[in-house]
Amino acid sequence: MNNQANFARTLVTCALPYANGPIHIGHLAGVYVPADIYVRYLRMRGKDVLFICGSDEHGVPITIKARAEGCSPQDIVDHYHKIIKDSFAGMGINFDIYSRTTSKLHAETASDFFKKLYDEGKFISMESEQYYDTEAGCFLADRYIVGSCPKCGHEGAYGDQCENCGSTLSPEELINPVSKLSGTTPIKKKTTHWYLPLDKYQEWLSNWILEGHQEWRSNVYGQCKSWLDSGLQPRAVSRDLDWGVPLPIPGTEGKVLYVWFDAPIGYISNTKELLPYSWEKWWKQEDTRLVHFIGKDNIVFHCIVFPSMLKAHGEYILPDNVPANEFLNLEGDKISTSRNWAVWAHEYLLDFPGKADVMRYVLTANAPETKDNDFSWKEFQMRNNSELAAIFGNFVNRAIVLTHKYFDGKIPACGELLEMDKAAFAEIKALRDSLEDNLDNFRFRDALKDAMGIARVGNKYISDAEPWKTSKSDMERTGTILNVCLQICADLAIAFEPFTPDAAERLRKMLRTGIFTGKDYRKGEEECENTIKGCEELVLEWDMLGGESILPEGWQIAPAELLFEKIEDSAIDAQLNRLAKIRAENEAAEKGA
Ligand code: B3M
Ligand code: ZN
Repeated sequence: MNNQANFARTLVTCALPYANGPIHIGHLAGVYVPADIYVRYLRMRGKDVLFICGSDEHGVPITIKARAEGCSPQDIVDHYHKIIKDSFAGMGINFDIYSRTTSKLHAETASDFFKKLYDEGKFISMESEQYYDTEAGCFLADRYIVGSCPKCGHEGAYGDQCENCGSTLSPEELINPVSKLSGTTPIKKKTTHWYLPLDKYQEWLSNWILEGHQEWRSNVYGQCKSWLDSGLQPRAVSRDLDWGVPLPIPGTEGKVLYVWFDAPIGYISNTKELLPYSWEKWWKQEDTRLVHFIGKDNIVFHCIVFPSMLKAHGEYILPDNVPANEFLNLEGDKISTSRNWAVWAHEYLLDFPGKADVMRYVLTANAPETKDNDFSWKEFQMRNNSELAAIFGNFVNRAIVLTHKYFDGKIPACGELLEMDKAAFAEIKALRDSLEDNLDNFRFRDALKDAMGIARVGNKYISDAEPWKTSKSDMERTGTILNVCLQICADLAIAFEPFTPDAAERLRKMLRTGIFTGKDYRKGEEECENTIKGCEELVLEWDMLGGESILPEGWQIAPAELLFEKIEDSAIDAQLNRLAKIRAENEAAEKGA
């Protein structure tokens, strides 16, 4: 069920990517592209929306990467934060703010949050024995301990997981554990940590999710149910580590907030950074609707842990929906950063300049919404050539070229509508209704099908109506046909704005119109006026979709330009060769190991 109407504003967040590597198409398909589509759509409909993200710059993997590269964790996050931020901009992901969890404001916000819960006795503290490296003089994070896997005998298993057999492990289970820091055998040493007693929130969570949010996607609901059914345990919120937000309790030197405690608070601190005077209304007023876009590996943190933190704090609203996606594979194999099995966003943007839209389109058409899906370069080429270029682009091109040929580029008068004209309009209205319903309910793949359906209707209509034939005997009928076609072009310039904003803008340039894109907060709270992109003389709006006279008779349009180029085999082969080389290298490395 979609209950947007009960809310005054929508706060949309995207999972904060770890700044220990660039982002790839799996991230884009799973989280950022759907979120961006959703935000653009809501804004076009005049909703008040804030779109928040930033880099997650804490956690053990960043310290491991820094050690491997012989630099500081700060160097690592500075490097990747910039790459990630630029990739998002290049892909047209329009966050209002993209900040970082190493900011001072974030440290303050996360500390204050922790401190309040600590002072109010919301945590429990427990002493436990953990591996300690006497030579390096520090406790060892699970990832810093290697040994033999108790399940399969693999020798390089980590303290949290064996990458050979995939088992989840705890460091105690490793046979012959060795510290990755010094190579010595670690000893057991007592240490104290603070825990959020999730067991105490079990009943409240069950009610809130299992009773109150049955509309959540079945993958999300199902994961929550299985966590709740197996019974929640206290979760540590601190770590022995020298990278992170220091624990704000006296006498706890060498301890930091667990990265999964501070990271979601990043949503709050980034909002504060952007809107220092009005952030509270976005986080503390019941009429704000909070929506978290994430990948499926983050469900427990966003549906169970963070809501429990917010509930414990007491002043914040809870998420209304968490539309998590499944995973995207690449050419049949799991995307893997360590095996370089990925299509990196920044490399894509260099290899296919000006084609962010094509990737947005393909990733949405094949979005892993209900199950894992596969990305293949052949499909990428096929969807560009036979859908974007052959249907959408071809239709627009024919309509605009013929308007110039027969009517000097002016929208011709619309005469009496025949059955086929009325049928085309009726089909488009039905597609519009379905498009809105799908977007409102986070079904972006189906929504894109509806938008593309409009192009299909147009393409078929112009083929059947054959204005190039009618022009020989009946200019009035020809004018009517092209008028209908141009109204459909205007529909496309509206409907594709959330999905392929760049192509939609180029189409609007041909039609010489602007578009209403709503309010954005990128300049901070002073300047959140409604924005109109492009020509202000004729402004398209979402609600015009399906209209029969969006473009007025006599309106001068610009010459046709190619909306989508064909992608040649050579460009695809280059990508496939790159992947084949990586596959061969990985296989050689695995044989050698
Ligand atoms: N950085 C994990 C991830 O990128 C984590 C998300 C944080 S969201 C608060 O999968
Ligand atoms: Zn194993």
